[in-house]
Amino acid sequence: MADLKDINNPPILTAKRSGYRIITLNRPERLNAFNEPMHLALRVALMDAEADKECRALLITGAGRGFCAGQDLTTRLANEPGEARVLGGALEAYYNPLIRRMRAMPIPIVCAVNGVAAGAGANIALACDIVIAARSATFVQAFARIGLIPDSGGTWFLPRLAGDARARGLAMLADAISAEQAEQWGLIWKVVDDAGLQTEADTICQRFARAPTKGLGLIKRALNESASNTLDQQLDLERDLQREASMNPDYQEGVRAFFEKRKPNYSGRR
Ligand code: LHQ
Repeated sequence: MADLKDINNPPILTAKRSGYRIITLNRPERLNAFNEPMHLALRVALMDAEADKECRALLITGAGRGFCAGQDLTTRLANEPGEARVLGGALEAYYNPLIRRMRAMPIPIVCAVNGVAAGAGANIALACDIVIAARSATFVQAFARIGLIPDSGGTWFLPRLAGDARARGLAMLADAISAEQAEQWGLIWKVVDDAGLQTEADTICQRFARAPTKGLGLIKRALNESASNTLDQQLDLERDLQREASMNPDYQEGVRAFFEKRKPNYSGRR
């Protein structure tokens, strides 16, 4: 196993900006496919970002020409012909906690898909709150090509984002779709020219870094829960979360700024 502290070859890179952090998946020679050290490093980076009260948004992107090719398949080969590699443990140990953590984080996660997003890599992108993609990027639910099913939330995200017919096509045919197609089908927020991806991602994060963070976290919670709630349950939830939002000083600041006809100066207190 690669050393997590290998400073010459860290599986992820982290950078702090004013009010947000950037996480870059960093195994470009394998299109940033996930191995265990990368999972562990990403987990630590997400926990650090959440614990940092100054961190009001997170940007996830990939190094090199790919965003993420999902699980590193070199670690999944059976040693002997006929030997089975039974999967499930890796999902339980790594992918499922990752998706749960990302969805539950009380700050917005922006994903800048810089190149191919395949397998779990595609679904990790779809788990983010705002997904932008370079025009040259592609999305491929590669699982069916190797006899697997879309995991990391794929079978949950796809029908909800793109509808059942497209979810079935994407999952069963496992063809790559362009970033433009992903945008047209509602899988992602928007496509930008390759050269503008980084700037666009930074601009969104800078905006979030000045936004009322508590409210954004509560919006995220409400939208997450709406998928399994009835309208009645959702109305109750909105009542409870709105109460919570209104107790945060940023709500008062927003209203005051509106009447004073000035830009609000949000504390970002969570
Ligand atoms: C890779 C990979 C890769 C290793 C490219 N691994 N090396 C969860 C739980 C447990 C187990 C199983 O899985 C899961 C979740 C999953 O994610 S399953 C799905 C795993 N991912 C895939 O099946 C995608 C495999 N990759 C591809 O289909 C292609 O590489 C894509 C479509 C992503 C990109 O194609 P190209 O642009 O043509 O690039 P390439 O194929 O030439 O790849 C470049 C290099 O990256 C190459 O190495 P090489 O030494 O020949 O230059 C690939 O072997 C390596 N690579 N994906 N997942």
